[in-house]
Order: sequence, then structure tokens, then C-alpha cells
Amino acid sequence: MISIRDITVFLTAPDGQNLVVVRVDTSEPGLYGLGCATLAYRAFAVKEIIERYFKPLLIGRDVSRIEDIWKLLMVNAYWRNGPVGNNAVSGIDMALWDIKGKLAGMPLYDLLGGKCRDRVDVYRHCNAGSTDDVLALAEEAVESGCKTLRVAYTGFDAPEADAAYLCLANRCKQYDPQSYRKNIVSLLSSLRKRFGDRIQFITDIHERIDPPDALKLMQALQPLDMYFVEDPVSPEQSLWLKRIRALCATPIALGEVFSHPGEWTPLVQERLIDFLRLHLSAIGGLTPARKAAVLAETYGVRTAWHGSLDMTPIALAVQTHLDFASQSFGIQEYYGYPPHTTEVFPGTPVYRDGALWLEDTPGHGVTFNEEAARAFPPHSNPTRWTEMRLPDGTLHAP
Ligand code: GCO
Ligand code: MG
Repeated sequence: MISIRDITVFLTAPDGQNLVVVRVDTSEPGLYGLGCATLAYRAFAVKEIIERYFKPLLIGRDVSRIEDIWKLLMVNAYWRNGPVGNNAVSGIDMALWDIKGKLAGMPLYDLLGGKCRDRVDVYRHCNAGSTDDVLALAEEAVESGCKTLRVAYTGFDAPEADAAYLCLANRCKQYDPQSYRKNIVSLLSSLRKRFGDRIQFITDIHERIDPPDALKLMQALQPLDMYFVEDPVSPEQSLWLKRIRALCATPIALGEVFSHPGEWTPLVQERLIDFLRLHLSAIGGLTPARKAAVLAETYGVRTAWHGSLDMTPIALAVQTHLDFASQSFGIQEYYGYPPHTTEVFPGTPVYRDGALWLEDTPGHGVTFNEEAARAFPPHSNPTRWTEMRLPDGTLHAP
């Protein structure tokens, strides 16, 4: 039996965002696995769970028993399915899958049943302060081979974003939902006019408008034939989806903030969403994600896993393996990592010709340069961008 010999947690912020990496060493010399446990805004809490509670529980256990270990960690604290705990589980889970792939001499997509497509198509982001700048970014992305674009004004509601309001790209502290709703329709109309039918479009409402306004916006976008619109309502308001569904045909994508199967199972079963957008580490890793992919397949829903920058390239690689091997794959989100991150994570999946590509290395194929990571220590500033306010000062969902 090959057993777990040691577990190490690394925190690093190569391009400003805190990332959490878990390394599981085994009793077999040189054999180890890497997992992503990134909950960027609670990174230290995740590290504490793994080091204080998981490590003593796991040392000496058989690395081959992924299902058993996953469930053990899930139920260990009795209360379960929260994002902090799930991220801790994910770090171990992905590392164990990496080890299993290395032992089998197979890339994860082979362990998962083998490739059922030749390429994993992605959508890229085109966010800027003005229509002309969004169009210029869109031209660039299309030139690179991308056929699906996600677009928005950087200031969320304002064509000419006031830089003072911006914390991060695509985020503002204060915004006006009513002007957002009108501006996004006119931006998408300009894009459709420029590119005709050869490009597909996506936009992310990010739960930032109230459900009745979301319904109006989804209806206004219907003539533009969107690929999908993301997060029209918050998870707390998901019953509104029935109403939106009944009154309009704009496809719906949802799920990046989900952490509990009880949140996504009914939405898939009742076909209230078209694309399931889970964030793999927030649900507990590859083990629950492959089950969610099969659930989606059963009900004719497609996947579009969350592919943001607040996850390591390890998580991006793991979901790309699943994309290759899953019948329910729809599309993959891809931002493109800044240079320090790819330096810290050799083997980051490569973007080319509108798609993500993987080497056929055993496991997930991404490594971690511990020495390079040390040059980018984590920060402990509480995040600010989630404090989103309406013009009258009311706090809204971010
Ligand atoms: C997306 C997301 C992200 C999130 C981010 C939060 O669809 O890509 O909404 O941009 O805002 O992951 O930290
Ligand atoms: Mg989103």
C-alpha cells in the first residue's frame, strides 16, 4: 500500500491574488500530488483547516482510496458543504487524483474515461471603459481564434468608467443597476452589429440587479441570441428562475458561488439553467465535479466551469481534463494568467486557436515552483471589492 506521508500547504500571491496550493507526499520516494484549495479571500482559514485537522487525520492512509477519503473529510466536522471547508477538501482531493494519474501513468482525462473531443473551446473576456475599446479587444480575441466572447463595461454600469470607483477589472464599488441594464444591451447590440452571427456572446450580470429587472434584461437580450447570460439572480433568489424561464429564451448560466449539491441538483433536474458553472475547489474538488458533470449530462444541461483568476492553474488544468472527458461539456471560461503565475506553475494549460490544450503528462500535468513562489508572499488585507453599493448607499450582492 502507498500511503500519505506528509501534507504541506503553500500560500502565494504571484500576481496579487492569494492562491492556496496543497502538496501531498507519499510513502513512495518522489511520488507526490498537488491540489488547489484557493478561497482567495479566506486563504489563511483554509490553510489552518488542512494543517490542524486534516493532516493528523490523513497521515498513513492509503492514497488510492479517493472516494473514501473525500467523504471522510466532508463529514469530519459533522457540519459540511461550506466554501472554506470544501476548499480544504479540494486541496487534498485534487492532489490524490494527481497521484493516481502518476501511478497509472495516465493523464486525468484518461482516468476519467478518455477524451470525447479533440479541443476544449473557451470564451475570453473583453472588458473596457468604452464601446470602442470593447470592440478593439473583441477584434483581438477573434483574431486569436476565439469564437465566444464575454463582454462588459469595466465600470459595470458606466460606458466611461470613473477609475476612482474601480477596484479590479470588471468591478466597481458603486453602480447604478438601471443604467447598467440599458448600457449592456446597447454594448451587446454594437457587438452583434460588428461581428454578425459568426461570434457568440456572453455577459455576466453577477447577481447585481434585482430579479424583476433581471427578467426585463433577459427579455431585452433575447433578440441578440446570446450564448448565455450568467448569474441573472443570486442563489438565494433561484426560484425566480422559473419565472424568467417561462417568459424568455435567453440561456442561463449559474453556479460559481455554489458549495452544496442541494443548491445545484434541483436547478439541473428542473432544467432551470442551461449551463452549470461550478467553481471546482468550492464544491470540494474533482470528485464531486465529475458527479455534477454526469448529473448535468443526464438532464441535458451543459457545463461551463468557473475559470477565474482566483484559482490556481492546477484547478484550471483539472477542470480542462474533465472538459475533455465529459459528455456534458459546453464551454470553458478562460482569462489567461499573468506571467508570474505561469512562472510559479509550470505546465499551466496553454491557450491556442480559441481552445485550451493539455500535454499528455500523467496526473493533471501542473507543477509548483516552490522557490519562485516564495518571492510572492501572500497578503492578509481583507477584500474590499465585495462591498458593492447602489447610488443611495445601499449594500447589494457583489
Ligand atoms: C466570473 C466571475 C469572477 C468572480 C471572481 C470573484 O464569472 O469569472 O464572476 O470574475 O467575480 O471569481 O473573485
Ligand atoms: Mg461570474
